[in-house]
Amino acid sequence: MADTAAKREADSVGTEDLSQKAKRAKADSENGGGEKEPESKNILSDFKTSSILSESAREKNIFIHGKLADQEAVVILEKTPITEDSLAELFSGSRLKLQMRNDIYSTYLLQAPPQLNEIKTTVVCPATEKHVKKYQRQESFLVEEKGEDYESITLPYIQKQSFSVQWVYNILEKKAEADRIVYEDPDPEVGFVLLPDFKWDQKQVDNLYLIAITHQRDIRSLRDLTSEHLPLLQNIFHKGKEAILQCYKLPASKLRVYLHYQPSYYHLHVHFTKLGYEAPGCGVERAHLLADVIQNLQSDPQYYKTRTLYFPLRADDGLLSKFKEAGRL
Ligand code: M7G
Repeated sequence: MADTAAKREADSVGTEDLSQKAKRAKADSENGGGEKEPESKNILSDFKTSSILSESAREKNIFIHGKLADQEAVVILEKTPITEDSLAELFSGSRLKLQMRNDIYSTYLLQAPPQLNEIKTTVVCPATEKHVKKYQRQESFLVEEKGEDYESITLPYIQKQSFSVQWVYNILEKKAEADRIVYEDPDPEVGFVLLPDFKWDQKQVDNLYLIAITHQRDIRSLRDLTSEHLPLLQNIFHKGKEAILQCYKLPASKLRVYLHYQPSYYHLHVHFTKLGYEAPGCGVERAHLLADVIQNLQSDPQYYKTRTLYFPLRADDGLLSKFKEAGRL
């Protein structure tokens, strides 16, 4: 029953509502106004495809490697879900092409008006080789990382090889995505910025995905956390859930709040996704519930310094080679 009530509540938050509420919450967090970006020119008109990194008919997405004005680029195209509030316009404003009719059965291709037929598009340019690998479908291997392995294998590797976190600093300094901020606690020790993950199109709460990025810049990942960070983690947990309830009417009982280990970006951030939405990377081999992280640090201040942690690495990940070289795989 509670589940149905929460779903009804969540479903009642339509597209317009979502962005309005996010804007209001943003104003509440005193971040000043921000204009919506104007329509962009089509930078993809000259995109030259080199290869398809992966594609999924089920998820209706495709990851493409190519060149954009002579620079390496990755483009991700993804069909967006159909929302209830678009149905009336979809039924009344589309053209129907009959494919087949048989007894009581018929199938059609529905040609929707352009505004209801958008494809979420993500562009990474210039893309590094590491980006290309990240989006390539590949076999994975589970790695067992002891506390000492982190110090001797993982840490030296990520110090040299990890993705730039410039995009994170741009968010914290309001140089990018300032108009998308849902909530901010500006405190330098326990503060954070909460905003939509770029994987979320923000059209419906069904696949809600936000990230909380800490103002503290020297915490790389779960492995750096000790009981010293409990006030920070509790603050993110508490205020993040509260902001999501206010903005999207989604109660804490409908949220999956977790950290990735290994993350792709080594600046501490927490994922907030809707329970039931199978977000990429929410499996047990990579996601650590924030509630568990807090409890583990409460019972052992050095828990994440000493524990063996398990995580999957892709076949061509340089870190996997380091574990192999060290005889740990
Ligand atoms: P992660 O656990 O470090 O890596 O999470 P993952 O990408 O392998 O999951 C970083 C999160 O930040 C992911 O959920 C990304 O989708 C998201 N993200 C990455 N970038 C580059 C951006 C960005 O520029 N803006 C926003 N809003 N989110 C991003």
